[in-house]
Amino acid sequence: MKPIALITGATSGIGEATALLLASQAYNVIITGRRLDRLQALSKRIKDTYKTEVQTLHFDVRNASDTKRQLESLPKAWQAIDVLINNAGLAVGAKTIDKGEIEDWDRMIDTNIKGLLYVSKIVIPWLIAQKKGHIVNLGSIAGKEVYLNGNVYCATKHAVDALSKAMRIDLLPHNIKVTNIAPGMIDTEFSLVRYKGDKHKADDVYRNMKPLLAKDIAEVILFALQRPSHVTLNDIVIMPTAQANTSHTYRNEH
Ligand code: NDP
Ligand code: 8X3
Repeated sequence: MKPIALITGATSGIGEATALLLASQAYNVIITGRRLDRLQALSKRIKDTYKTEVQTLHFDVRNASDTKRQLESLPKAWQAIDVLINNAGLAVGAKTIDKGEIEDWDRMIDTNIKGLLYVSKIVIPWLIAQKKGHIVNLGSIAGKEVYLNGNVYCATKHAVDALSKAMRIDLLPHNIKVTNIAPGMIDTEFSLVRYKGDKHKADDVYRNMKPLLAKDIAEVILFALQRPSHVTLNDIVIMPTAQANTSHTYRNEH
């Protein structure tokens, strides 16, 4: 029986890279996201490339009832999830707190905090029933530090950091591991989403420096999943070599 991993936000970036890597390592994967065409293309790619099974679930994590309905529609055998990767998330906008837009704040809070909770609320009882499991939460260096114009995004990732710690305490009697991943800059669609499709601004984030790639994070997640049952990596901060923290990045511009 192959282990089952549920990965939210698998239509691009870290989620997609993790689904592919886990499928290559003989996991059956449940992939989720809002962009159905991408889910279907990834499902086909995984099935064609690896001898593993895939379930696709199409929902917006901000919608609690739809999230519940979609997850509970999984066949019973697929509810025996071994690994939950709470990855779906985003930053929207980059303005000082006085100029921030309520719509952007709502999108970040509803996706990064409430969406993570809605998914976890359904899956955690399944892990508890099995007396084992591993939850991987995608936090961020923005959950450890706060930077100019980062305000609400940083607050949501601080919340993820707190929820990882809280889950670790609450789920301790149930033999459930909780790993918080806190990366710095990764070249995914993240910046394009943050800057609302402005490719020039998005590309400028990674100007003259080498950011992390989605596969770098997928490899770290796999490493955490492969530790023996008595070992848990609680918290992993992973940065590009050219980035010391959120305010010090070396750009080779001379
Ligand atoms: P991408 O934009 O490439 O991927 C984000 C994923 O989240 C997509 O698959 C998207 O799918 C999904 N998603 C977003 N909103 C929703 C929603 N409401 N419902 C369901 N799925 C949703 O970015 P990354 O891969 O970089 O981001 C993944 C995680 O990593 C995020 O939590 C991000 O905060 C975190 N992170 C990213 C860093 C970076 O520099 N890139 C650094 C540190 C952390 P779809 O649009 O199809 O719904
Ligand atoms: C994304 C990394 O530094 O843009 O979480 O906040 S950062």
